[in-house]
Amino acid sequence: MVLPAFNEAACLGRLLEHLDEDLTEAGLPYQIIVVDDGSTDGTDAIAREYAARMPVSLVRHPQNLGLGAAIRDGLKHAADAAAPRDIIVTMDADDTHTPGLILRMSRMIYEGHDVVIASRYQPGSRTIGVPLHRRALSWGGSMLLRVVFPIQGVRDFTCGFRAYRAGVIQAALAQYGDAFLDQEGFQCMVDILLKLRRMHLIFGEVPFILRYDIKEGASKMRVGRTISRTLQLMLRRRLGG
Ligand SMILES: Nc1nc2c(ncn2[C@@H]2O[C@H](COP(=O)(O)OP(=O)(O)O)[C@@H](O)[C@H]2O)c(=O)[nH]1
Ligand SMILES: [Mg+2]
Repeated sequence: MVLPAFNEAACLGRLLEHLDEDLTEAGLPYQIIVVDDGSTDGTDAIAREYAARMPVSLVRHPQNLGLGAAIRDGLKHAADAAAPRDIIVTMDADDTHTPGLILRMSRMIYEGHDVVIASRYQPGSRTIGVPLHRRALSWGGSMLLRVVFPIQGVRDFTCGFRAYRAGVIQAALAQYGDAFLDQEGFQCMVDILLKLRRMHLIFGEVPFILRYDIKEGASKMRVGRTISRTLQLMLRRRLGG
């Protein structure tokens, strides 16, 4: 499990407890990597406190480097520690992603998928409390990406809640090297799929209930910057870069 966290002290403890309850109950052994990206609110202290009683380890950036850098370091650590048949899950640390879904995502990997996305665009998906402009943005992004970079089985290109077969991440790191995870901001989630798309994998989605209504504090996504970086990225990838 990779949890990128930037100033999530208010929610991280609750999420770690839920993860432990749900994964233990499901009989899934786990290891959690919290990537604290220069938080100033004591996120690292919370992670250390839980590390004393749960399999939690902390990777800390002294300064804020952005979601992409956190995902990069988290996935690299996870890929180093994992066996190819293990499953690597990424999710938000703000407790808006339900840990209960990990069981189903893992099930789909055991059934033959390589990448499983918790999707806001499947029958049964619900998004609760997401502001209209954010819903419009994510929906517009999904439509545009589905047309320009179709991937069979993928509708939600931006959600951070995903499960990967560990061997796939290890193979992508071997194939692309550091270029596999070279996007700093929120556009990293799109870019990972565009890179994995070329590896002819099996992608799937599960319907996901996004509980944005229980989110504490504001979103850390800088909307304007994410739109412009994502469009630049699409253009570059379309041109073969
Ligand atoms: N490491 C790191 N994580 C970040 C950064 N910005 C956001 N995050 C984390 O990425 C996840 C997504 O951010 P969030 O504010 O929930 O975005 P939203 O769900 O799209 O509104 C959360 O777990 C944040 O703590 C950052 O600059 N660095
Ligand atoms: Mg979030």
